[in-house]
Order: sequence, then structure tokens, then C-alpha cells
Amino acid sequence: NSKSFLSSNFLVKASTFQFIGRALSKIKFNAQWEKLAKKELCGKDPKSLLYVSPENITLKPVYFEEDRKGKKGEIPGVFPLTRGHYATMYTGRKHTIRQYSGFSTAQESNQLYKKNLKAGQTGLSVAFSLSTHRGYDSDNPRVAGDVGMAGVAIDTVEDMKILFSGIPLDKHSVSMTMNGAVLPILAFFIVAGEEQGVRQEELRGTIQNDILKEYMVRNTFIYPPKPSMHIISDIMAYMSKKLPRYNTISISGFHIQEAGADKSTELAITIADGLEYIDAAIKHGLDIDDVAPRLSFFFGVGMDFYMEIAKLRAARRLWAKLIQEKYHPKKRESLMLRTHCQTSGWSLTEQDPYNNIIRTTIEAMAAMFGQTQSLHTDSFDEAIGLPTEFSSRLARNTQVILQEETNIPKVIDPWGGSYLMESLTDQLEEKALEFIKEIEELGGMTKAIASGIPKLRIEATAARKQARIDSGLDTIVGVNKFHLENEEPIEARIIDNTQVRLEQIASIKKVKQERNDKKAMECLQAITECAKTGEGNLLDLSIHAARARCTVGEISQALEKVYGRYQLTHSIVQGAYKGSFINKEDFDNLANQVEDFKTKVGRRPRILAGKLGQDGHDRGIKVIASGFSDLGFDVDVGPLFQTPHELAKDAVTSDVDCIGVSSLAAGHKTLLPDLISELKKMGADDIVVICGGVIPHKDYNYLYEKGVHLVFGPGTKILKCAQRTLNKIKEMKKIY
Ligand code: MLC
Ligand code: 5AD
Repeated sequence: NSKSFLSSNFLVKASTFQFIGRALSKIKFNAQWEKLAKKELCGKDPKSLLYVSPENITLKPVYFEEDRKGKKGEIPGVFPLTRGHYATMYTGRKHTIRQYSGFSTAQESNQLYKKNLKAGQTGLSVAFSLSTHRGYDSDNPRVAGDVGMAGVAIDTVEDMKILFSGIPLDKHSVSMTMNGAVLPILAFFIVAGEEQGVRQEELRGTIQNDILKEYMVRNTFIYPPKPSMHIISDIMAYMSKKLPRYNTISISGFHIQEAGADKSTELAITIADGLEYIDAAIKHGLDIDDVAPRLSFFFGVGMDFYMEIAKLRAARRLWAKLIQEKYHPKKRESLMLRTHCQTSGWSLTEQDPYNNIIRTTIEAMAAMFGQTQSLHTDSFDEAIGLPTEFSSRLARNTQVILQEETNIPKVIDPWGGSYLMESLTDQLEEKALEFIKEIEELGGMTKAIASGIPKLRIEATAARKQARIDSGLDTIVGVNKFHLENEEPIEARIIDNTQVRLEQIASIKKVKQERNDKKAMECLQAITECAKTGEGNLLDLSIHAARARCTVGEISQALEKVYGRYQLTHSIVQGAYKGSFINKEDFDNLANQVEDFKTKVGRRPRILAGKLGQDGHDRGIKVIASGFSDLGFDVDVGPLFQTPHELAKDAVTSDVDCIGVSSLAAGHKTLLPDLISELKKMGADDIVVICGGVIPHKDYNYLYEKGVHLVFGPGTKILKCAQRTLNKIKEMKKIY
């Protein structure tokens, strides 16, 4: 069925090439300029200078007044708020430097936060362990490889209190990226504040709580969409009354872009998600002015400089107009799209990694020109592991220097009035609106997600982008151009996951021993009851459970009993990689070898692409699956969140030649050796095991010694990866 989606008009609008042809023929230049340009180009058509972006927006070499189509300039603080939702924006104050961070235990992360605040960071943003995200306590065997690796492990309110010890919660605004286990985490935060002596109405910050995008891209959901939307409505209802200064959702386009979407798709899906949350709240009995002022946004900012600035401007305008038109709010705040931005992790490379400092600086400038409220700048060692103290200092100082030394923030929306910028803003608004309308026609975002279409649209763009890079059409310095003969290894942060896990297990045990068990069980029972009947408020009940020292796992389990755990079904985008590959000769050569394998063996080389542990980042694995499948391999993508035993069992049952594991959350050193030993136990050690993702070079030998056959770092061309995999399968099967 992925094929039928692909041919649907929704996914690829007409033929891209027809579209480009039509668009280019419509472009008109200023006659005087065209004449001069033609002369300089020795008679060549100046249209050869046009660039068509992935959004199908044509970037022209020059813009003129006529590109503004007679539109007048706008004023910051005045509807539709394109130039900013305040009159003075960040000229009299500074945007928040809010670096997303956290790892290991609450104690270690607390020390990190205090150091960061002293060194110029102005807001906190907590990264939680993937085990916590998915509602598992650290003592659960399913998450042995995940605890504390990609963020801080929080099991009980005691951990949360340690995380903020010495950080007064009435003084600092705290963002928490949490979507799956949102109820226990929010409840722990509120109770940690309470036990610091801070009242609920004094708490400031943001909870991500954006579950819709989790089903499309980030994958840290726990429950199915319907009960998840109920949880969100309960949270909005509770917080609008009791925590009026806390942002109830951070609606994310960042993850949509990271997964591969172009900017207009990112913008459209984000805004459509926002509208869906408002509709859910209104159905729940809330008023537009209760919810809209505390919805917050989150965008990614990549290397397409002009387009990123235009995107933030278009986002403010589009939101203000749609909210006005659909809901007629009374409060001005309901119209304001306030946003956090993060520079693009995907744009950073493992190769020649100091280049990443330059990339992040450019992206940070785009975010500031776009008038972001709050910003995270990535560290240059992103593709190697979690940031070290050194790399995070540079990342933070990128913002400090932009704020303190450049005068950039002294002017509001400095690109406003630029013919180019105004034209791009209009075009992005228009494109995003088209897609928003298509989503509305599908019955809104929840229904669109259930159809699987937005996810496939994003994945198709990601596969096309990879083909453009692999065939050299798009440049990534240090990867497919000017790449270094010898790379100097750089320092990476090492986390002793076993130690973290043991510490967490000990503290869970202590909390459980010291609490009143009867009281705790009653609180959990009340949550289950509320989930069943819909009577009562789930956040309110979770706060009671947090006070009674129930754990993340227990509260999540109390809900899971009623809601169940959601399973995502995968489909693989076909034809997008092949269709965008320019150097067909290399592609065909390998595809012929795959055909040859089929002739000799009687079937295509069969691969099971798998994800282990709680790492749900699936852009890499989906792009690889699309590429391999276009080359003629028989590819299956296994379910997310498998244990090594489950993946090995599936591989044996499906009689595959190779298992490909993608690891982006640092679990590789525990999970891959476990997979190999499971395969051995099943007598299946003739299956080739390959892995790729964020794996530091110094771990390669360890993995080879444990029996992994091939390791691929970020930036590896799919063709190279497929060639080596095919060779290895042939070698194992003794096919020559
Ligand atoms: C600001 N204020 C002004 C003003 N500018 N008042 C008058 N005139 C002006 N010019 C006021 C605001 O109203 C607000 O008050 C206060 O100043 C703070 O300003 P802000 O500009 O809104 O900033 P901030 O508090 O930092 O809030 C930014 C935000 C918020 C609204 C975008 O939601 C936020 O901090 N988001 C961060 C999200 C985040 O860190 N996400 C990480 C995701 S990483 P008041 O009273 O309203 O407070 C991730 C990765 C992964 O997801 O996958 O794991
Ligand atoms: N600490 C710092 N940054 C992190 N990121 C993810 N987890 C952490 C963490 N624990 C950042 C990276 C990544 C993005 C999703 O968030 O930049 O690309």
C-alpha cells in the first residue's frame, strides 16, 4: 500500500518536473536587469540562475518591488503579527538561551544545569532518558540499554527534587521535553515545586506534550492517539486554571524537519497540529482564550537561510489569521505564535566536525532574524554523541556572542521589507495553507495521521534528499565534497549506563520502602478508574500519586491497563530514492549485482531492518530501507522498541540473510552484543549483522570483537553501505 500512497496526488503533487517547468516559464524579470544579466552571461538565459527549492519555491537571483505585489509594510505588534507579536520584541530584552540537556542521573544533570546557568544560559530545558519517555522505571529489563543514555533518568518525585535542588522553580522557567509519560513527569515537577515551597501558579515553563507528531516522527508515544488526546485535554483543563504561566504544549515542527520534511510541510503540519489541539480542548469544554495563549511552538532551523527566516515570519502570520478567522478570540494573546527554535541536528556531520560550529552559527542567526523567543544551539559533536563540556560551551557561546557582540538583536525583524523576504514569506504561507486545507479535508490531523499519509510524505522527502546527497547534487562539505583524507578523532562523552542503572534501581527500592504502600496503590487505582470512566482529571490524580511516591512506571502502567500500548505499523516508501538518484550508472551496476544474487540463490538478499531499545529515531532506518528496496533487496522494517531477543527471533522466523540495526541513542554497546548472543543461542550466527547511526569510531572495534560484521557511521552513502552488505552476505553464503 505504500506504492498507492506514493502515486497519490497528496504525496507528490503532479510530476515535480512538470511543476518546475511550468513554474519557470511563468517567471518574469525586470527588463532592464534581464538585458544586463544576459550580456554578463554571454547570451545565456538568466533563468539558468534560478533555483527550485524542495518546497517547489523558485529562488530568483534578484527581487524587485513588483515581487511584493503592491503589499504595504507591516508593524511589529500589529495583526497579523508577521514581524513579531510584541512591538519591541528582543530589542529591550534578550531571547532566552535555552540549551536542551540532561544525561545520566538527576544529581549529575543538576550539577550540569547549575554550571550552565552560571555560564550564560538563561532558561532550562530538560532532556529525559528514553526509558522515562516511554513510561518504564529504570529497573525494567526492557530498558537496560537506555537508562540515562540520551537524557536524565527520572523514576520518582525524589529524582525530580534532586534535578532542581538549588534551582528555585519560581525564578527559573523550565521546559521539559516529555510526551509519552507526560502525566507522571508533569506531576513530579509540580510536587517538586510544592516541596520547594513554590505554589503551582508561580511555576513557569513549558511541557512539550505534543503527542500528534510522535505518531508521525519522534515515536515516544505510549498509548494510542485517542486516549492520548484525552490526556492532553485533561492537562490543558487543569493547567489553564491552576498553572496559568505554564505553557501546556510545545507544538513541534522541529522533529518534522529533522525527519526529512521541507519547510512548507513542517509549517503546515505544525499549524494543523495546533488547530487539532484547540479543537480537542474546545470539545472538552474549554474556551479558545483558556487554551490558545498558552500554546507554544517549536521549529527546527536548518541551513536554508532565507527560507528559515521566512518560515518563522509566515508561521506567526498564518497562526494569527487562522485563529482569528476560526475562533474569534477576545484575548490578543490567543493570536500570538510564540516559539522556541533549535538548530538542525540533521545538518551536522560526523566528518570534519568543527565545520558544525559554522553551520550552527548560521542557523542561529536565521532563528534570531526570524525573531525566536528561545533558542537551543547544537554542539559540534552531535553526530558522535552527547555534548561534552567543551562542545556545549561553544554551542552556548554562539548565542551569547550573537546577543552581546553583533548588534543583530538591536533591530526587530531586520529582513522585513526586503523584496525577497516578503515574497518568500507570502509563498511559504500560501504553500502551507494549501496543505493545511488538504489535512482539513481528510478530517483533521488525527485522521490524517491514521491514514499514514503525512508520515509517508515526510519519509519520501527524506529518501529524495539522501539520493541528492549520495549522487552529489546537493553538497555537504566534508562528506561529499572536500572530504578529509585523515580525520582526527575528537573527544566524546562516555556514560556508564550500568552504574546509572544500579543507582536508579537502588533509589526506586528506597522510595518504595519508605512510602505508605496502601496509599500509593489507592492513588494508582484511582488513575485506572478515571481512565476507564473519563470522570475526574488525570493530571490532578497523577499529582496525588506523585505525592504518594508512585513511580513513572507505576503511573504509566495504571493507564496502560485501560489504554493499552500503541504499536506503529511501518510501510516503506518506494521509488523516491531511485527517482532522485542522478548517477544512474552506479545505481544500476549494484542493482544488477542484486539481480545476479537472485538468479544464483533463487531469492533476493533478505534484510530485516531493526530498532532496539527505546530509541525511536527512525529517519535513518527508513531511508536505508527505501534505498535498499529500490536497489532490489527484499527489506522488512521490524517494529520499534524491540528487545535483542525479539529481533533475533523475528530474523530467524523470516529466514533473513542480514539484520541491520540503526542506533541513535547510544545503546549500541549493550544492545548489539546481546543481539549477537541471542542469535548464537538460536543457532543463527550465519546471519550478517550490520549497524549504523551515531556510533563513535572508538566503539567500532568493540562491536567487531562482539561479532558485528559491519559498522557504518553517519554520512555513509547508501550505495556503499549496500555494496558492502551484499558482499558480506555473499561471503557468508559462499556465493561467488
Ligand atoms: C517577552 N516578554 C515580553 C516581551 N518579550 N513582554 C513584553 N514585551 C516583550 N517584548 C515576556 C513574555 O510574555 C514572557 O512572560 C516572558 O517575557 C518570557 O519571554 P519569552 O520570550 O516568551 O521566553 P520564554 O519564557 O523562554 O518562553 C519561550 C517559549 C516557551 C514560549 C517558546 O514555550 C519555551 O521556553 N519553549 C522551550 C521549549 C524547549 O526547550 N524545547 C526543547 C525541545 S528539544 P510570561 O509571563 O508569558 O512568562 C527536543 C529534542 C528531542 O524536543 O527530540 O528530544
Ligand atoms: N543533551 C543535549 N542535547 C541533546 N539533544 C538530544 N538529547 C540531548 C541531550 N541529552 C539534542 C540534539 C539532537 C536534538 C534532538 O536534541 O541536538 O539533535
